[in-house]
Amino acid sequence: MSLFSADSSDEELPKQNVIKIVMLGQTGCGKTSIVMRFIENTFSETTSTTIGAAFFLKTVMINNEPINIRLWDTSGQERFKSLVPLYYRHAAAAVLVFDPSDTLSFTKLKYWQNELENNCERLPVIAIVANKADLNLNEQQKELILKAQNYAKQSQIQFFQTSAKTGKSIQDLFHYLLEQVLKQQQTQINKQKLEWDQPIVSNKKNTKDKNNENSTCC
Ligand SMILES: Nc1nc2c(ncn2[C@@H]2O[C@H](COP(=O)(O)OP(=O)(O)OP(=O)(O)O)[C@@H](O)[C@H]2O)c(=O)[nH]1
Ligand SMILES: [Mg+2]
Repeated sequence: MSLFSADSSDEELPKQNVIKIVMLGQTGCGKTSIVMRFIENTFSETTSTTIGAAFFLKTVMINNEPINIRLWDTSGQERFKSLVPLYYRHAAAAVLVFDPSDTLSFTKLKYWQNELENNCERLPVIAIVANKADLNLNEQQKELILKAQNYAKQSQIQFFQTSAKTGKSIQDLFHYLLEQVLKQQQTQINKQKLEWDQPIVSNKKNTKDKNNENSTCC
């Protein structure tokens, strides 16, 4: 995977029909594999670590309208840590991935949530993902999934158990994110319309008051 930079259009406010999603998580948890399953419906046992970040585009039809997904797959490697904010800033949705067989990847969930809360002007729709659901987990690893589930519940974040290998819940994950983002965008548009439609009551009142002031009494 090659190094891409967040282009200037990513710095703009979210546009309708364009949804920016960012993948975050510890190296090796399966971010790129989830993306490849979603974009191309493929899986590889031997992947290369992502260098910096990789950019993917996918268009999906929702209610007969094309929705362009701009997907930023970041690297979980420490050496690229300083670049990651470039990709999550202005994201409409963020996927926080962990691998239940890697305790460190679980502890990083809180870190990513804090990063988003502290550095995003508008908090993206977040999903927590326990990937590699196809693995046979031991009791300790199962316990980690329960902890992540509880953490997500407390933080009111949607939780998914996916497998990039089998495809389990990958479509559900992205469907959820798109649905939530579109809902938010619609609420924002309705709010703006409502503000626009409001009659300018105060000015009218002033005019009336002025008229009253000027009118001479009988
Ligand atoms: N069994 C299993 N292995 C998986 C799954 N997802 C990813 N892997 C494997 O985990 C390894 C790392 O996957 P990547 O997708 O490259 O991980 P990443 O999070 O993108 O890693 P960085 O790019 O280094 O941040 C690869 O060997 C994948 O084949 C899964 O759902 N199940
Ligand atoms: Mg990767």
